[in-house]
Order: sequence, then C-alpha cells, then structure tokens
Amino acid sequence: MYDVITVGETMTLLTSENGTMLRSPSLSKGFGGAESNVAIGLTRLGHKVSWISKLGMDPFGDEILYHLRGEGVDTSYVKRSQTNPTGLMIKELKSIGDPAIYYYRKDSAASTLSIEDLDLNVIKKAKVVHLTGITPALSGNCQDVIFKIVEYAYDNNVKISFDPNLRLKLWKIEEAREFILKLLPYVDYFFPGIEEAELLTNSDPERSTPQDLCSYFISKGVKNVILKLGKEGCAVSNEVDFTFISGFTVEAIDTVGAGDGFCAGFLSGLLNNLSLKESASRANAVGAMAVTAKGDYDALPTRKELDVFLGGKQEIKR
Ligand code: KDG
Repeated sequence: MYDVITVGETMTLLTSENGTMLRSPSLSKGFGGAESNVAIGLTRLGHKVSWISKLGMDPFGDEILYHLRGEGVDTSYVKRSQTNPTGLMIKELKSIGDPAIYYYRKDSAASTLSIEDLDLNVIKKAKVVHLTGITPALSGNCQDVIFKIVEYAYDNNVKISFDPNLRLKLWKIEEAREFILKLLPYVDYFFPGIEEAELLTNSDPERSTPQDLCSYFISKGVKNVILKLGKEGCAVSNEVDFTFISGFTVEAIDTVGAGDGFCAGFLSGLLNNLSLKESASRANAVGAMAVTAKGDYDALPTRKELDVFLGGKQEIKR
C-alpha cells in the first residue's frame, strides 16, 4: 500500500547561477516537476509514495530516477520512452520576485504518457492520488490519462487531491478552465492559489473575496477547497466551514515549488490524522520552508526539520 500516488512530468532543470541568463556563464543542473516535488516532500515527512511518469531513455531520465529513488520515492511504475526525450526546463533567477521559467518539453516522453502506459489497478493501492493541472496541459492523451485516473480513483474510494498549477505557457486559460471544471465533482482536496482561483472562476480580483472563490468551487462539487494565499497563509473551506489559517514569515530565495511543499504538508497532516485546520497549518509551514533555498524541492523539510521550524525540538548542531 502507498499513502499517496502522484502522476506527472519531471524535467531536468538548468538554473542560471548569477541572475540573468545573458550574464550566466554556467547553469547548475537539477530536476523538478510539481508531482515529484510533492512526492519528495511527503517522503521526507515519513510517508510512502509512488510517482508515476514517463521519462526518456537518456541520461537525464536516468538521473531523475536515481535521485527520486535516493529520496525513497517508489518509481516501479515509471515508463521509459525509446523515442521521446526527458523534458527540460530552464530557470532564470531574478533579484526581485519570482524566477522566469522556460520550457523545452514539447513532445517530451511524459507528454506521450497514455492509458496503455498505466496499470490502473495500482491506483487502488493508495489512500490518496495527487494530480495537477500541468499533466493535462501537456497533450490530449495526458488529458485522457488524468480523467481516467480520477474516475477510477473515485469509483474505488481513493481520495483525490488536485492542484490546478495553471501553466499558461502550456495551454490557454479557456481550455484549462473547461478541463479543470469537469474534474471538480470528483475532487476531495482542491488547492488553487488565489490568482489561479480568480482565473478559473473568471472573476474580478477587485470584487471577489476568498470566500466567494471557495464557494464557487464547492458549488461545482469540490469537497474541500484549500485556497493558497502566499505568505498570508491559506483559507480552508467546505460546505460547513470557512476559516483563515495564518502563514509563516521567511526570507524567500526561490519561490518555485512553494505550492508543492504546501500540498505535501497538507496531505501529510491528513495522513497523520490531523484536522483540516491543523493540516493547513502544517501546509503553511512546509510551503514557507520550501522557498528558503534555490531549487524546486531542495528545501522541503524532513520531519525533524519541520519540528525545529515549528519551535519544537531543538537540533544539537555540534
Ligand atoms: O510547482 C513547481 C513546478 O512547477 C516545477 O517544479 C516544474 O512541474 C513543473 C512545471 O511544469 O513548471
């Protein structure tokens, strides 16, 4: 049995070391992918996770597998493509604000993931399946895969966690809206950021409140909306309740992956039988910690690091 199964693309990540790409003579190599970031976050917090995807039969694919296995993530169901390469992503760190991201992932191995690559029975082995709006943005066959997994999970009482993770470099907002709204009646835990929620509901940021946004998703069938509010924290909402849970203040070095840390923290709380509000507070803590170092998943904490951050046990350093 797995606590969580995640499905999605992971790419090799090249990052400019000195800010702009133009003046960076070298790039540092790593990897990133929203769903594998969540898998790593959960594994570091002590949960059993399998990540399903498709990688190229190339050294980048080998390297991603090597590191994910090193993190303790199960990769037994990962497929390799003989014809399509592992995707590539470039991150340009900015001195102020979010990094710029450039994708080289058209026709990547993961974009060819199809129903035939999957053994749907595996989904039954998990308590929760975590998916994002990035996978359906990759290709029509990836949209079919996501929809099939969601239907199968729903029919087999596996909880469905979904982060819209809107990537408007990959698909148009109209297409994203149509696809994601179709999934909502199946979703147990929905994790939009505030701007994503405004885009998905096509609402005026000046007029819509967090409560309005959550109510909209609940009216479409989502069971619990966890609205990410950045450093302010989040709002947790369902048919009976709406509550703000305050966030943590940290110095942000690299904001990419904060949302994945947030999802990992929240799911970890649920798996440890915490309440929705306690899970949201753990989500805020892990999301905050995620931005304190360069890299999409590097700063995700272990259980011990999380305890220290939350002011519990102190670490003896020397
Ligand atoms: O959430 C962080 C991810 O966006 C990043 O790791 C890479 O999956 C990725 C993407 O599509 O941008």
